[in-house]
Amino acid sequence: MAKQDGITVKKDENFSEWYTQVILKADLIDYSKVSGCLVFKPNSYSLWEEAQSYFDKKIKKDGVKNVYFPLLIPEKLLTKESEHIEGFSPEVAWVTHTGDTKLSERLAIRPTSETIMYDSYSKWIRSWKDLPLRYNQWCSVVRWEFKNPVPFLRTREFLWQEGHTVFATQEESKKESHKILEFYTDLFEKLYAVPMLKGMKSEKEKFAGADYSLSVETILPNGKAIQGATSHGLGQNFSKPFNIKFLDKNEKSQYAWQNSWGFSTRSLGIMLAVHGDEKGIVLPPKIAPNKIVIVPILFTKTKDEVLKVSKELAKTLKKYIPIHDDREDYSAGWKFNEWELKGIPIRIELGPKDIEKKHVVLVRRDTNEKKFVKMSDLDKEISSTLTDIQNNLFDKAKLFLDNSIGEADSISNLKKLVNDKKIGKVNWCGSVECEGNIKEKTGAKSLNSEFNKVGKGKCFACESNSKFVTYFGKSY
Ligand code: 87F
Repeated sequence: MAKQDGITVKKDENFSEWYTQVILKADLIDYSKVSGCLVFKPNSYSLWEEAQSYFDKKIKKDGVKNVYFPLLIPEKLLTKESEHIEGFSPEVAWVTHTGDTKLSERLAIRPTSETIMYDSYSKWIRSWKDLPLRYNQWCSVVRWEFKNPVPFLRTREFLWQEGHTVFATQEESKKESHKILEFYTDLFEKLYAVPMLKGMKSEKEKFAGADYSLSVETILPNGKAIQGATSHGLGQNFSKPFNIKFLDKNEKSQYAWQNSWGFSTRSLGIMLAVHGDEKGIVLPPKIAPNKIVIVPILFTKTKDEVLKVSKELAKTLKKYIPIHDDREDYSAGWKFNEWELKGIPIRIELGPKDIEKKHVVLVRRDTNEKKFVKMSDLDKEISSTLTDIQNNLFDKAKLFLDNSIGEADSISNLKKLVNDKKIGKVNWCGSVECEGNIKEKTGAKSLNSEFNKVGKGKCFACESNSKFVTYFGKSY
């Protein structure tokens, strides 16, 4: 890298160009020869590893076990529960040949694993004693999207976790689906510092194979709403065709109740889009693999002494997994730009004068605020600043989300809101037909409906009575 390129467009003027530049310049991904398939470079794969580890701990503590199922799904299996696959079939990629020989049955590259997992579950589940069965897998899936690909947010192959659980009763299944939604809310709000709207998907927008779908949704800086994760109550919609039955305590044969739930590398895109600024990405401290970077200020005469002290400092602060940038062929200013571009939460500058005064310069990535901190206070100061940054990023994003929601009492009001890059909150009847009409007139889809809220009076868009308090927005 001879010359370092900063971001050349403003986030609020040209969001999509800003997003692409930020992601490439922070060295997160590279494109590959297949459109929509990305290379995760260390700077982004490490973020995925952090998210994985956070969520994996959470579900394991709750009793979920990890498994790994095959990548390839025989056609007959994939189309067994035909209702759920119908709308998706154009996106399924197939293996049809080995060498020049055509396979007798083509094999789907998994777009999701319900079918292949439930085929096994039907063999493994016999009695109420085998339940609940709660498995999760970390893997990648392929869905051949036709819209233009966007790094992390819309890719043809993506990494995710898919949880597939089985219960003896509807109540247990319902309880789990809501608990998992809380886990997702926690993941987004506590790790990614991204606030979420929790709720239930509409009849039109739910997963076709589910009785109901729950989701967390948020808004991107361009005003587009985006789903962060989903948790489905599958009812007995798969247990019937896949014959997942168990003998209950009274020796009666019953179909099981199932859930599935997932979040993907799209979540990284949401986090990067929400927090980034004109200087590059901004990593919430909790997910940043390196919480701090130490930049020694090097002059010929004092170089050895400064490097000695900064190296020592890196050692004492090793719990923050510091980057010690002791490269001599780059200027301090160049390094500052690089670590700002890459979103490191805190920069510590240390020069000969600082050493004399027994302090360092501490710079926050989120506010750019600079202060002198006595060496003896440094550990405490870093720790509290990291907490402050995490909270500040969340608060800023929350303010943006709150300010992006408006109430609408007619289709034309909703249209005004979404054209103004906002989400509309409405009293709504929930019908598929009404939603189709709203989509046609405003371009907005329902995101989700708030739990424990009942719509007041008439539907904002038709003559029916309203049942839900629902968020509508133009979405990704
Ligand atoms: C694309 C092609 C084929 C989504 C697809 O949400 C099938 C599908 O079933 C498909 N796109 N879906 C729905 C996925 C449902 C569910 N699976 C487990 C999740 C979370 C994790």
